[in-house]
Amino acid sequence: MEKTFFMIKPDGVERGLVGDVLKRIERRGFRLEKLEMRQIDRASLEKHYADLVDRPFFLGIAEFMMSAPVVMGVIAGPGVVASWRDMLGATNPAEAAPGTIRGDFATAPTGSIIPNIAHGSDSLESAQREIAIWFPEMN
Ligand code: IDP
Ligand code: MG
Repeated sequence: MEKTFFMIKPDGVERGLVGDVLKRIERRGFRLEKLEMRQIDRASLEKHYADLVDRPFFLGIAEFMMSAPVVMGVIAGPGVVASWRDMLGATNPAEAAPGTIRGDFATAPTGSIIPNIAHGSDSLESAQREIAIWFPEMN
């Protein structure tokens, strides 16, 4: 069964949106295979966002992602990688469609792209790579 990696980022946890996000996962029929609250470490985050580490805004991302605990997990289901990305909506909350997690819950008017509630792997390959970083025991 296809699997993907997700995180409820510090803003989602701090704002009490864990239940809302998990509800959407379950309502969609995906199976939770892992679920854990964790304070993330810099080394793992740099592996996770390997393609962004050299960007000027990475410092801001790192500061935000380590500012409070996240809730992370693995979900499974047919087409879950693309489907979870659809459920998240666009990266920039200001552009995320109503009905999506980011479109419904991210605070678009702040203008910041960094706090956007949740993460999802962008391809099957990324999903496998990210699951191996955060849940190495699953391989
Ligand atoms: P994604 O989360 O929709 O896959 P990515 O491009 O992989 O988007 O970026 C990872 C995270 O980095 C985003 O969710 C967002 O928090 C942050 N981010 C992406 N692009 C920018 C930017 O241009 N400025 C500031 N932060 C950004
Ligand atoms: Mg991404």
